[in-house]
Amino acid sequence: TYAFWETQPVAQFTEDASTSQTLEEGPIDAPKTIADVRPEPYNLPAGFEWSTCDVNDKKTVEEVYQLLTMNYVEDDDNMFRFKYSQEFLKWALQPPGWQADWVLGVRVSGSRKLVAFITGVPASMRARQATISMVEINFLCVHKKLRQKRLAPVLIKEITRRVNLRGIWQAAYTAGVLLPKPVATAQYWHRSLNPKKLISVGFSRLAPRMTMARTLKLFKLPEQTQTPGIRPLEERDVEQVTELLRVYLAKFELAPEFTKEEVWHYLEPQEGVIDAYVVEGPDGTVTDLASYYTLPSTIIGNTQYDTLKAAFMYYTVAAKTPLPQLMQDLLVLALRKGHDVFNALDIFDNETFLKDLKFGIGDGRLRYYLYNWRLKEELKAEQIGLVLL
Ligand code: YNC
Ligand code: MG
Repeated sequence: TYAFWETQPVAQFTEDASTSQTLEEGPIDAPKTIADVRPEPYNLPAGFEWSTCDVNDKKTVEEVYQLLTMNYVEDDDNMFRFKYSQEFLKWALQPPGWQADWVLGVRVSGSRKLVAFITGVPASMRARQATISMVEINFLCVHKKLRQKRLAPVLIKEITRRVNLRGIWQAAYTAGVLLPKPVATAQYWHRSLNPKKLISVGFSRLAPRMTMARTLKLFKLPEQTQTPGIRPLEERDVEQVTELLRVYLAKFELAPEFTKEEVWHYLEPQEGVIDAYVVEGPDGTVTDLASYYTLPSTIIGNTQYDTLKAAFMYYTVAAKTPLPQLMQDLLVLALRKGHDVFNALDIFDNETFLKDLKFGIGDGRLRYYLYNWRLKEELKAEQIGLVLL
């Protein structure tokens, strides 16, 4: 049972296939106005205070970075923990329309120590035929010493209140854990770029009957990309890239609708944060887009290496170049920038290249959720056109 989630406007597991047919697709809660929203913040346990976190402030972003570096998402075996960089956090939390009070922290009253966090950013999201003004919720984190004290539900209720105060009633979020009720479940796949390090730190294992030499040969990539005209994204490409994305994302059942401003914000290349490439044809037309973001992980308790450098596939549109060829070029470019592994979900059209490009299936699942929006049926991973950071 889910004592908290059963009280929330989310699809419930008890809505089985037969009953959900009778439930309408759309909002779960009765319509509300801003005047219906509770004006005062939710109460925290004694000794804790709400604190809006300004990530443009050097000291504050350092505190957020430290909280997440020590307490954010780990893999199932607790060997690796996500280590979002400060530049990444500033990028992820300040897209067009971002709201300062949706970067929400909890501090200890006396010491001012930051001990919990949750964020929202605005996004226009299409769920099947409906385009909805939503928030994307991310970076929910409670310090390890304060776990299982029901702080997370208070954080979720308070960010919901702050979002509702701006007239937004829906949210999209992803999590590894199973909650009521996923709109889709995706799986991570991993492509070794530096197999020797990955094996040494326990990220992967030498396959049966494989030597290290054969493994290195198996995962070896060409030094050069093969698509003529592939180059880093520039601001002058934004109009064409926005159109490429609009057309491609239209074929998925859950996908963002990006403005030009959002495209440039989310794809402008930034060293160590986001890399985006386009293919420019001989006539100057931009025919394809490929991108990944950089999210290292701390390698917990390894003496030889402290950080795993991972690239995560982001928005990629192969409108002219074959997708496997474009993706292989992206692997070459990610390796050149020192990444150890390239991660991708089985969303988009990714099934069509994962095996051929020697991605191996991971043990991590990622569930996609919507808040206050019901879909008549669960989606398949390949119907998802959304990547949350
Ligand atoms: C989770 N990841 O089931 P029930 S993903 C949502 N997302 O509730 P307590 C979660 N809910 O079962 P703890 C959750 N994990 O009683 C647990 N829960 O109904 C639920 N980990 O709260 C859980 N970050 O405070 C239970 O648990 C209730 O102290 C228990 O805190 C949980 O960012 C957590 O994985 C996750 O820092 C903060 O374990 C903590 O364990 C932690 O007693 C490591 O909570 C880091 C981690 C989560 C990453 C993410 C997306 C979050 C989405 C939140 C939901 C947003 C809803 C939409 C709001 C806006 C609406 C509008 C408009
Ligand atoms: Mg707690």
